[in-house]
Amino acid sequence: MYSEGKSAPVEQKRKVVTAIPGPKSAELIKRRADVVSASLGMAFPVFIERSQGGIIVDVDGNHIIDLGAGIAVVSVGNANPKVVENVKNAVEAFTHTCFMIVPYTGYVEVCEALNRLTPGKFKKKSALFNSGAEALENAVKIARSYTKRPAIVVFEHGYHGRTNLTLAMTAKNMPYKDSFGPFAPEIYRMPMAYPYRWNGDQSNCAAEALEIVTHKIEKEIGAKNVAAIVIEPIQGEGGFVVPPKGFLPGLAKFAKENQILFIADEVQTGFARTGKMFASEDENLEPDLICTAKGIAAGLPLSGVTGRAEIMDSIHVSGLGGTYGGNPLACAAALGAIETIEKENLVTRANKLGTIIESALTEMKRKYSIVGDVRGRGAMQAIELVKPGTTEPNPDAVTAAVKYAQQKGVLILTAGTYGNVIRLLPPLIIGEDLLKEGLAILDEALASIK
Ligand code: PLZ
Repeated sequence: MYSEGKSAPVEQKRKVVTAIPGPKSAELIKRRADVVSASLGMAFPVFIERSQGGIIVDVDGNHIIDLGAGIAVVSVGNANPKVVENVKNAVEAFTHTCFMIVPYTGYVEVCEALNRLTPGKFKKKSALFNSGAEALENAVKIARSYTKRPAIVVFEHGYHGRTNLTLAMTAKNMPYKDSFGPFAPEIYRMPMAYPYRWNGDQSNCAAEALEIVTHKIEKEIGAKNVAAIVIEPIQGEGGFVVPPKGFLPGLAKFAKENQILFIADEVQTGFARTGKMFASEDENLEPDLICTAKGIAAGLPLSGVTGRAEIMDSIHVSGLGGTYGGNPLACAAALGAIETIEKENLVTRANKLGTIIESALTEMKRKYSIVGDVRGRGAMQAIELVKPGTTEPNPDAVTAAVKYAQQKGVLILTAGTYGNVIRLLPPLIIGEDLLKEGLAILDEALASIK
């Protein structure tokens, strides 16, 4: 099924040649429903055949503009040539040993790259895992073991994964947590500095939120019981909530003063996405530990925990691991992705795309009263939709806009605690014309909503 024209480049042009879904996708959707658990969602109802650059080709031949990059994963593009070459070479050499049984160079090279690229002017070490959630789980294990303290502080609207511990850390009940408890103990959720929804003067949001959080930590948990503060530098699934300037440095300072580890979950924000290699760089943060995944390996399952060497080395031998963590093919893909990000200067590119996206979204806010807020950085930007003249969430408008865009062959993703955020995460190598066309269709979609 993958053989047809596989070497021809995918034409970087939007083309809608059938209804969405077309007949072949509709057939496959039926087949899927018969055998795949109904628990798995489907945001865009077509089956993919191929993808490159900013285009996904479905099995009916529709060319869809991809403004989601598989949730910020294929930042260097699907089937990126360097990634493909590295993975082909790796798969022909060997497919698995388990790094803890017989080590291989790719794993070491990925750790070298992570230690070099993550913020922090101190000696760092890394460990590799399979998924974002697994990286977060391990960061928590490391923090608890190093500090000999139990409590973990997380935030409203935060998202950290779907395993039992990370579900305890994730904020939103539906669809993530509902009926899946009981959840792991010693996870404490704090109010988030969310400027658009701050109760009071937005310009005081950072200072007031910091005051509340530090007070709660001191009075309700006891700072000396806290192993780590875990936060996304820009919240992803929670709706691209950008903390106001000063909030993150304030948290990091409080953490340092209280021997609490400051852990940045850069699973969604990492690897050039926000116009810096890591979003933590924006306010010169130097997190003690950084969790990465998604953009690290262009779609092959890989994640990492990187941090201060003395913390990473404090765990007993064989205390961390896993059969597949840092799988050789995923490491080969990561090295191809990282090389591409650096050689093609995708950090600068993310900023360029960000300028285009931001000006289009700002214009939409000016024109449409349902657009309450525009926010994000680099190629990670969103609009929050509200009922006109209020800040009341408008998830129905999001559903309608997404549906409209789908019918026109544009993939956009949603987010937010209230399901009222449209988020844009295009591949960083998308053509500017294609991006602008996708944004124009989003504009049309909003115009169509009454
Ligand atoms: N931390 C900040 O964004 C994954 C979830 C998709 P995994 N976000 C996409 C879904 O609905 O399951 C994510 C994230 C942040 C952790 C994770 C978890 O990463 O690789 O999905 O486990």
